[in-house]
Amino acid sequence: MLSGCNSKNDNEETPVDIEQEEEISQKDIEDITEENIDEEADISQDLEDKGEEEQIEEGPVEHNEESENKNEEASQSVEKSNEEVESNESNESEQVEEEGHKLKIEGKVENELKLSLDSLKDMESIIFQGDFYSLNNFGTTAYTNFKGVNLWKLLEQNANISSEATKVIIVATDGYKMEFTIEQVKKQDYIDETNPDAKFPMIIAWEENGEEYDSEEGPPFKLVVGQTEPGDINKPQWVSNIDKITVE
Ligand SMILES: Nc1nc2c(c(=O)[nH]1)N[C@H]1C(S)=C(S)[C@@H](COP(=O)(O)O)O[C@H]1N2
Ligand SMILES: [Mo]
Repeated sequence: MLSGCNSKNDNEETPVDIEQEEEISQKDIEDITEENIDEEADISQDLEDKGEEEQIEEGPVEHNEESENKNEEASQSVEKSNEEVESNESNESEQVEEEGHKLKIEGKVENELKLSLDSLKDMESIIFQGDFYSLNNFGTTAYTNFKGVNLWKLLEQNANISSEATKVIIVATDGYKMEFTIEQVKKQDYIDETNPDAKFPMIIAWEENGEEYDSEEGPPFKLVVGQTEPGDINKPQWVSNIDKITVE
């Protein structure tokens, strides 16, 4: 029912070697300049121009190897919109250092929210902790203990979600996103195909196997969901480093 990333793009076993690609292109450039000494000036001018263009296009977007790999893996990821690229991220990151990351909830809700990690931890009545079973594209399985808040209860009790809402989109800082219907978010009895007694809600977790996420590596919020039915490949539906939750 839910599509995750396809196995072709799943890099867990075959990480893309960005450095190697860079090495090759650097070597190509050197070969060209050696063979065409007369044209050297022209070529280096071209390269300078190219460098400038790239900087202009990519200036405000943070790039690091991890997010590039993640982006390639994410079939659900959507190309960054112009809006995102143009937004003033340098101001945003200054804010993040001062106040910490905020989980945004926006769209068809009565109360749009910007929640700090501490404010989530204070929502004691909707905290859920449990061992979630995961299955991913290659058949890899695991049990992982997560602690977080019940997403449906957060939307219902704190954000006061509109009765007209039909979907919930979870958006990560690297552009990865997953869209769920309201019914999927409401569902409180996701399963673990290996444990007939277990029942899980969808949660926004900040702690995994007893350790909190490192806020320096991005927003410390992860969407976690169990299986809908035996064989359900649920791991790609998990969304790390959530930036916002949009209700439509
Ligand atoms: N933000 C973000 N979340 C993501 C992804 C991603 O690329 N970016 N990949 C998904 C996929 S395809 C899988 S299999 C799992 C991997 O979880 P892990 O990083 O804990 O191994 O995260 C999912 N969540
Ligand atoms: Mo994946």
